[in-house]
Amino acid sequence: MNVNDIKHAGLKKWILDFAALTTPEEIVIADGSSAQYDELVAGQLAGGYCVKLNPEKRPGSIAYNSDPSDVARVENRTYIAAQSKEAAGPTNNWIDPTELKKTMTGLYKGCMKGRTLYVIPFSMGPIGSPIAKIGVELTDSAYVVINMMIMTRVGLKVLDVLGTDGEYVPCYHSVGKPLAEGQSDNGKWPCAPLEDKYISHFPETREIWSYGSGYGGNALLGKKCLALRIASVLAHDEGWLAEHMLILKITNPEGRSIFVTGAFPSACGKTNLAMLVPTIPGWKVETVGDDIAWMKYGADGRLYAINPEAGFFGVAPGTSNDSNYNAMVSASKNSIFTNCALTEDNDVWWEGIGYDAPGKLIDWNGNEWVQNKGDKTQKPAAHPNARFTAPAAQCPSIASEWEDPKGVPISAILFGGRRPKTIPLVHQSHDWNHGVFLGSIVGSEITAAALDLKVGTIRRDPFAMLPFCGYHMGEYFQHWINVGKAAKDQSKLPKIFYVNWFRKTDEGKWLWPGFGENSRVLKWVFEACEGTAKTIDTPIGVMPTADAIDRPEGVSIEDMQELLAVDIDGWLKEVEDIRANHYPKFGDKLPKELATFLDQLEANLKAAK
Ligand code: O2Y
Ligand code: MN
Repeated sequence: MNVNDIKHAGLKKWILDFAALTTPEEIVIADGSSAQYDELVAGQLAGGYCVKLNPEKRPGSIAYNSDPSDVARVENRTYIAAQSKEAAGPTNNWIDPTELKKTMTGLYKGCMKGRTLYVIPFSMGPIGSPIAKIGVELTDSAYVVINMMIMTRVGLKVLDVLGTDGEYVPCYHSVGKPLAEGQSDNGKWPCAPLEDKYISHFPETREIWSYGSGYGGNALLGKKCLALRIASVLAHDEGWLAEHMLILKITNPEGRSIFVTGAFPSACGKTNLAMLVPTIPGWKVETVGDDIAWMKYGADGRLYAINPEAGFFGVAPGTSNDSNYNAMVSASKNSIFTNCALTEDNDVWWEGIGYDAPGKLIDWNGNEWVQNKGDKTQKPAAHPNARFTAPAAQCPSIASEWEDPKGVPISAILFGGRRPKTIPLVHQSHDWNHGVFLGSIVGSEITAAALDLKVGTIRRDPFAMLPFCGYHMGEYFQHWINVGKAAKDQSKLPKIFYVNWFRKTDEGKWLWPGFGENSRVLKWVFEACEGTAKTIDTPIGVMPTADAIDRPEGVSIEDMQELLAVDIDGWLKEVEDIRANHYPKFGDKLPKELATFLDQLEANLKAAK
């Protein structure tokens, strides 16, 4: 298909205008076909950008190494360019949109010289779903095209849904490395220096402009940029929820199922939980999504969620058959690997894959690397943020409903973080607003000195949305309260829980084994949703009785008591920290319901002392 065949006049003009600015050699429409995917991969292999993996070990898969400066999302170059700084709020980087567009237009001028401009029409969510949204990404990166083909639904069917005047989120992307006449990348990952990288969001006009990075969330614009930052603004204005949440299905031994969403800050094992293999006999966990959930009310008054994505962009290091068997199978074929190490027989390897490095490797920097377990200072062979891009359909635990256009009805919402002390294994909110309070205080303990935060302090990441909320976070809290109020029937709202798999003893030993054993907590959540759980009311919420959750091997009765105790003094310190350091950030946008709840919680705790 040629750009001139596009029936949507506005879209065609927008593409041609960007081409006139960026001056690519040619324009190619991503049609979503496997033939085009194969052709793009062949071009990438011929250009030396990636290597083909051993077809016996990893069929249909390739591996890239990025530039060492382009390995993760760059939060300090990520902007919410709202009309006012107030609209972006205290937790986002703000720049004046007019200024930013001027700067970025300057950068885009001629930036695709010597390259191809790819047009990627993509749907976030099953094509045609009433909850789905369409985006069109213009990019000069073939790596982005093939990753988007796995992570989203790309192609001509999306253009059909757009018709002659349908709405789409316009997304510009360039690696920011024009090629002079006769120049080539020589197989090197193209990107711009950090000071020229911009990951920009214009919430009022629902536009995304990205420049200078070819990696992950900076470049695959359907994910964090559209499905979270822009979608959170759309959701606010349209009365739904765009969340950084996994979606899973739990089925009990009698065959009854519920669907659960969960928000966790990064490095809390969200993908592992989404693909969990239960240790309790007869129970089943299936995956609907591992990162993002869009939730809207259905006609029956329940909240329904879709996974807007079609693939997983998972962290490779630490993923093994033991920690996440389903992710390993998902990435066993037809996958793209970025910044993993290469074995001599052209497979990928990473730290924590579950077996020693087989012989001499090529590390993610392209250097020879031989594992030396005695050397604790040895640099890792794979980058800690190395990724696999794998089709969700390949996941053995994928739920049959994962592409249901109407979504799945949500019975429970989980929040969690890494909290070695105070926060119990699980507790349930009394009601929706109490649940919003729990979401608003999500945080993880700082385990290594980072930025200006001290080790042992809590880095708050409300709703795990801190880097992803496209507007003022105080208004986002209010939006959650409003969504709860809008329920036709309060009893049909999902129940809200706070879980913590990361409790430790004073000696630093884990109190809870985590991974598949978390199914024991999911079972209690399931029972709480059915109204059959053994519960006790406490000053912090509803909790399991001491015998409500079966103990896994290695967890003593005393450990369980500690995991389920209400640490009054710890919680009073928590209240103090929220009141002194967390809530004041949101100024007069902090919903009064949350301030009142904090006072009430303090009074409950003091009364119980
Ligand atoms: O480093 C990146 O660009 C990827 S970030 C990411 C990828 C998949 C799922 N979640 C995240 C995240 O940062 O939350
Ligand atoms: Mn994420």
